Amino acid sequence: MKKTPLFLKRCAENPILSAKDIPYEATLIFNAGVAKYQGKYVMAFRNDSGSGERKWRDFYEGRSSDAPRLKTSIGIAMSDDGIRWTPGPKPAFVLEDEEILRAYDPRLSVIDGRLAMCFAVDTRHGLRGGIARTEDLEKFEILSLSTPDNRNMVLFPERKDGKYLRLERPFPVYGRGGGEQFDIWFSDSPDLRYWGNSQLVLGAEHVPFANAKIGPAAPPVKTPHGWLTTFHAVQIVEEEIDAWHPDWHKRYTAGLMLLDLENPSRVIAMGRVPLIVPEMPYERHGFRGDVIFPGGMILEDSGEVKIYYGAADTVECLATADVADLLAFCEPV
Ligand code: BMA
Repeated sequence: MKKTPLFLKRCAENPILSAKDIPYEATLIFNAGVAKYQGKYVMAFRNDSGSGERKWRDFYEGRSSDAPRLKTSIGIAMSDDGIRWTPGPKPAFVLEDEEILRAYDPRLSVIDGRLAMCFAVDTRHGLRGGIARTEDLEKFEILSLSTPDNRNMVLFPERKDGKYLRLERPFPVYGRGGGEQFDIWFSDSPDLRYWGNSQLVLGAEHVPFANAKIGPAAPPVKTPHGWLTTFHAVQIVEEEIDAWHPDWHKRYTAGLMLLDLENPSRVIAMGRVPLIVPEMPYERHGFRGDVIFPGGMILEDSGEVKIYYGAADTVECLATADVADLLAFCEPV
């Protein structure tokens, strides 16, 4: 397994948010989106609650016949420094009706001073990608839900020629010959509701450290050299990974690429090796071990980049790097 490059520093406080910090029922706190909004850091995090490690292991190892219960919500936490977080008193966003099973994996973007949240939705008829707007982090107006199967949507923080821009990851099960060869795509929209002009950005086969699907991770950050953006990359491995979830054989690393400012669907440079590899105990062991899943990236005025990522589908973590090191890590393609 490759190693995380030395210029990437994990936060000493990791995990920066986990179930014990949440004032309501919580078990797995992970895959958060983070943005700077109205002078504060805002985090929207996923909470899969209901059953802890013992229940999962008892069920899967045959000691109990009670299937673990799982309830998913999106919670909000606020911070002054991006490291210490105060969660709100109750879940902020829950989608559930006869058709919709749950909403999860939020990503936040501030566009034209307004906060937007992308999220994944499991429905009885497939996986959909949603976009909502909120002013107060309490009321959310849902602007669009894609057709199945698509998710991992992230919005660029600014419009181009008046159009909103997003990266996304459809699931072309038939068209890619079966298996999990899923790629990163780009679309634009006049209003965040209607999306089109779709273009392929990066095929899974072009990532040397993935043998299965890839997907957008945190919303892109603008630099003078291009849009810097993370993605997740899945390597299916032979060995079983330590997880409460049985038969887990997928290792998720974070990759990094640079998109053209003029044509943001074009990759101009990419890290040939992963940017974050699961190495720490909180990344290797949990509900699904060996999962790094970034959802937030903030470029500070100092040049420091904060990268927020879910670890082992169990906790939320932070790593930082200098923007110059991140740019140098991406090799022209
Ligand atoms: C993906 C999504 C993510 C999750 C990841 C690793 O398919 O379900 O929410 O973090 O798998 O389990």
